[in-house]
Amino acid sequence: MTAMTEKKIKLNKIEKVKAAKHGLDVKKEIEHFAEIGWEALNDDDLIVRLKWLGIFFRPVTPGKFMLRLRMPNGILNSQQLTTLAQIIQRYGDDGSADITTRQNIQLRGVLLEDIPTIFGQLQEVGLTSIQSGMDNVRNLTGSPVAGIDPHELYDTREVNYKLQAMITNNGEGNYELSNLPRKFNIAVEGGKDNSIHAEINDVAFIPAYKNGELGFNVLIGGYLSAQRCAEAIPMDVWVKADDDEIVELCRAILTVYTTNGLEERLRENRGKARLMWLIDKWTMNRFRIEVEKELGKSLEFAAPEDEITMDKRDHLGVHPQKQEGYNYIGIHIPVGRLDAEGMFEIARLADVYGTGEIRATVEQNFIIPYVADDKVEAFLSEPILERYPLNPSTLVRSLVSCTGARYCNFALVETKARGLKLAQELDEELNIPERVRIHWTGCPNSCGQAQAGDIGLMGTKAKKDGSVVEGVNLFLGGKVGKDAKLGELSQKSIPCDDLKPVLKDILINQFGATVK
Ligand code: SRM
Ligand code: SF4
Repeated sequence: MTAMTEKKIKLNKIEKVKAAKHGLDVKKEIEHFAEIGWEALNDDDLIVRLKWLGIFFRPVTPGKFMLRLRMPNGILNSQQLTTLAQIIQRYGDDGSADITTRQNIQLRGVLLEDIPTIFGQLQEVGLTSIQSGMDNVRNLTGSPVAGIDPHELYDTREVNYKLQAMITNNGEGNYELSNLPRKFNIAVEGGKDNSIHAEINDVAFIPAYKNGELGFNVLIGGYLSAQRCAEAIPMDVWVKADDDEIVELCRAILTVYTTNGLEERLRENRGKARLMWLIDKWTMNRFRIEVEKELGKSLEFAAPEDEITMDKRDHLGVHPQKQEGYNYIGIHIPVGRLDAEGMFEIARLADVYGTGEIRATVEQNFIIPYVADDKVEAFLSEPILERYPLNPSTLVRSLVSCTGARYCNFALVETKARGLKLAQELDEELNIPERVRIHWTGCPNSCGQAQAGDIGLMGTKAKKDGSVVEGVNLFLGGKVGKDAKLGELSQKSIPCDDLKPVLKDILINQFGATVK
């Protein structure tokens, strides 16, 4: 450490826990933990370190854990989905799963005593939950129609697999890149519609041509949090459309972020630890130079324009693939919530009609690719589509919601059930001529990306008739896809019970809705 920063650095609480024992160390202890039971664990292992293995203690449902997987580019196969369904099936009504806003799956109701068996099951089908929580890189997101999109510029599947392999040391756990100052999000877009929300990722790759060659412009520092929301800004770097170049650049960025975390005081205050705070301290120019030093070569400057020219698609319904005679079919999973039965059925559909492959989207839905033209009709008559429709009503169709109070102790309100009911009611009462994306998030952490919605609803406390009740802060103006921008706070502390007329008014006056 330099003399300049020899001043006392006060590590935050989580840094102290990590310094005492690295999060990944619990991997060696997991069999023992399973034997002694969760009540015997100390809080640092139970609440903090287990998250390095993707195991989340839920204070709302003590003893019933959440297991967060990693699914690079949102891709899984029917065997994997079947295995996940089998895992939650044994928990009866406690067992469920959610598709997350990062194209990923989380399992619920999991018992610690079962974890060694579950890890064995996951390994058998090529899945892992390693490094999916705390100060790690989250699920790598990419175009959900990679490899099948007629508008595609670059197939992002392989690069996301390689990124995961690099970041997690092929799923074994990577001590070098798992003590970041904070969580970290990486996304690679291969299409023209910014399907990945580049603007809210710490690092995002956006297709861009330079001198006629395809590559990516790099955006840096985007994030949402209770303290601050920042849109990603250009790093002024262009990388060739080459998986290994992207992986090496990410490795260098992560290394610069993690090795300078202490000296640059990112490890003091967790509210000021995301990558953007380092850019603020250094300027982008210095950050770029440090990354170049780490890489051992200079980087090319950004291309003047990127290729994001389309509005963001939702992928629901039947769409022709770039492979003639084949279609991808987007299935709506209301607020991303699944049960075992539904998962078995989706896996069966993928086997019977496709190649067994399934994709998750950041809108918390599934896509089944490679449905041949002559199988579409039969697909459309499958009874499960009554539950998971291809063409749901307008507001339900674009509804996104974080976990909320049902399982998350940060939540100030229940989100998923409430959001769905309200969307259904408003759809019944109004004709809404255009897509309106409502994003619910239970607290200011904004896992449900309230700022990305046309309408964003963020849990808060409100006052009604002299009592404190569940309420929301209302955000408007979020735009995704081309020229994405974050929505802004428009109205504070609306009691949830009074929300319907407020939304009705907005839908009529700002989105052209009419009363039925
Ligand atoms: Fe998140 C923490 C759920 C996407 C910002 N997030 C949490 C925790 C782990 C808190 C906790 O321990 O209970 C939540 C677990 C609840 C549960 O039981 O499910 C949680 N976050 C989620 C998920 C499941 C929401 C969903 O329903 O889809 C998403 C999981 C993604 C994944 O597969 O890894 C999820 N979280 C996000 C996103 C959206 C995104 O990445 O596009 C954000 C905003 C973007 C960002 O990170 O910049 C997000 N989550 C946060 C934050 C605020 C981060 C910060 O810098 O302050 C927290 C709190 C924290 O990290 O301290 C948080
Ligand atoms: Fe939990 Fe808040 Fe994230 Fe919702 S936004 S999942 S309530 S931390």
